[in-house]
Amino acid sequence: MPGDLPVILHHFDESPFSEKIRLVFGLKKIAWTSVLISRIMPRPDLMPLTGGYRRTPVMQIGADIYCDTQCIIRELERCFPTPTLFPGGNEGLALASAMWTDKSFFQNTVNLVFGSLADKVPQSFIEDREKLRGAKFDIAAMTAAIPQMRDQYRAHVGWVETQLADGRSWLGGNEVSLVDINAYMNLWYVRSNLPIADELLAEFPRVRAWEARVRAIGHGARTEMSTAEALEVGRNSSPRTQEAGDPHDANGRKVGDLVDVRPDDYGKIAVRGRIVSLSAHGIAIRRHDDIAGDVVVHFPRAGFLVTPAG
Ligand SMILES: N[C@@H](CCC(=O)N[C@@H](CS)C(=O)NCC(=O)O)C(=O)O
Repeated sequence: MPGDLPVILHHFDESPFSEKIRLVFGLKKIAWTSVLISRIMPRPDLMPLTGGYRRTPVMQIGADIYCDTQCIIRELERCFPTPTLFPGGNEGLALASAMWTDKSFFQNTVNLVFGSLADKVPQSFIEDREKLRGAKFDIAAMTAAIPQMRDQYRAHVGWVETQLADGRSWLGGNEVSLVDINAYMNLWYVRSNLPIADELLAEFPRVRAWEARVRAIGHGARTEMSTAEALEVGRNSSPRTQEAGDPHDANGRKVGDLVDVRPDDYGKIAVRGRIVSLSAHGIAIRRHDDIAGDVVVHFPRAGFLVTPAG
């Protein structure tokens, strides 16, 4: 535990990105606090903490709020360095692997899952995601694309099988790393939703054995807290992030600048605040919220837009 504060994860059980973080808890044997949030908006106890960022999961340590799994994972590695997520000196590649697993591989996985679930997807969920994306969540098109999605999924899973071909236990070698957790999310999501998971993996024996090894990592020690209690923790805490400028910032941004931060793909809701710290990989902004009080919200740089505000 970082000092006296609980590590809180705002998530829902069906969320594949949350599964990555739950596995990091398992790998590092972290005792954590689960706050179950609704799968769709509104999330009235969470938005005061994030300032409007609405993707899942979000990690909270007191009044420091971590958005996006890239950012959450970096903070967990900093606070709980042992065992490392980056054995054997592969930190850069392991972190960069998210741009494969979370983008093209995941897009493919999501289309396969929702296209196959078809009319089982609740209308309320479709409406919520259309609002988030600002575009049609076109289940019929996803269903029509299933043959292509199966081809693509096979290619992605095929790379995992190829990587395991020399008999290694984990994608990076003999020790588990972040690459395993990143890639596994896409298998977990299909297995959690589609009865054809076994059929899709039938030709990949090494992947099936690896999948079982990753699953066995587990989720660490989980206890539950309500959304209202988590908001109370935020309100009763002060942010602990130290100020840190970045002399190499490509745009000359400085601590104290007022900026908007938003994802660059969809759900482009801006969170506004003053820079507390920034680096090539992270930006933290301070904001005041009438309900949550003073909070510092952390984002990664890759996949996010930072623009001057005001
Ligand atoms: N890049 C984000 C992606 C997170 C993401 O897309 N999560 C899904 C749920 S698993 C989501 O937020 N869906 C919309 C929502 O829950 O509001 C991350 O790594 O955390």
